[in-house]
Amino acid sequence: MTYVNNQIVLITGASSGIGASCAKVFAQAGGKLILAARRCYRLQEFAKTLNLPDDKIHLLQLDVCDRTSVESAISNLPPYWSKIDILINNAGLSRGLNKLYEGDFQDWEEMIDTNIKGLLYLTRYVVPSMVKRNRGHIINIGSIAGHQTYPGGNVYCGTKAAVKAISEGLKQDLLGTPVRVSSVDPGMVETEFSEVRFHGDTERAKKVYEGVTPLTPDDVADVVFFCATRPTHVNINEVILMPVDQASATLVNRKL
Ligand code: NDP
Ligand code: 8X3
Repeated sequence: MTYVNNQIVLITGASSGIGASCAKVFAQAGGKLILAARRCYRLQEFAKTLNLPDDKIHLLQLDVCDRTSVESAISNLPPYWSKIDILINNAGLSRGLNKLYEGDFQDWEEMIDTNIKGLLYLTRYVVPSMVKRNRGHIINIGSIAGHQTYPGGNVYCGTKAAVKAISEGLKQDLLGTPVRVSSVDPGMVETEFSEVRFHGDTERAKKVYEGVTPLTPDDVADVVFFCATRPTHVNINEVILMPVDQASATLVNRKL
């Protein structure tokens, strides 16, 4: 078992959903949390609920799409916070469910910039110090959408397929070091994800989960924590988890 007590855990997208649940589970285990997101007020509100002393929590207002900001945020971390042990690349979003040939360019840019480029920037700026210190773990939040494409999913599915390939590539490039790489790939999880996908249309977002018992963000955080706490010689490469009511990206049992 690897203990996360006093390990420094950087979680992107910690202001909501899966990222916030990961923060809770790592806080309970004594991790030192660096929580990053764009919405500072949400991070601060959430941080209060964790009730942690200052030496256990550090907040970063950060847009992962902005490479210069990511570089500066990581290189200007106070020395106490600079040795990141676990990087959870969770920040991500979907935008729209349009047919590809009718897709919105702005939606595409946002998904590609956040889910692929943002994840790459964090990885590029955090991992060298892990390699130097001979310790570390990168846990990427992928998706069932990276394994199976569904109608209207096109670009979002493409970004999550990229996350799958990037996780595999990073593991290969880290071979010979003790640094671990995992990809946690959920099916349907009820968070703000669908509200963001449908640009704030809450009624449409609610329908996604109608008649189904979806995963909770805590269910996903449990799996992330499991990956992080295996003995140091064990690498969990990839976990796909779905609600019992789901069998594939498109096959859902709705009790309506
Ligand atoms: P939420 O919308 O609840 O949370 C997304 C988080 O990402 C928020 O904290 C948001 O914070 C942050 N975020 C988005 N863009 C940026 C950015 N540019 N810079 C920094 N932070 C950003 O959704 P989930 O918790 O569901 O999503 C988390 C991850 O899980 C995503 O990668 C998603 O693709 C993946 N996923 C979700 C599934 C689901 O069904 N919900 C299933 C499979 C995977 P803020 O807006 O404050 O910046
Ligand atoms: C989120 C799950 O199926 O909505 O990645 O794409 S899905």
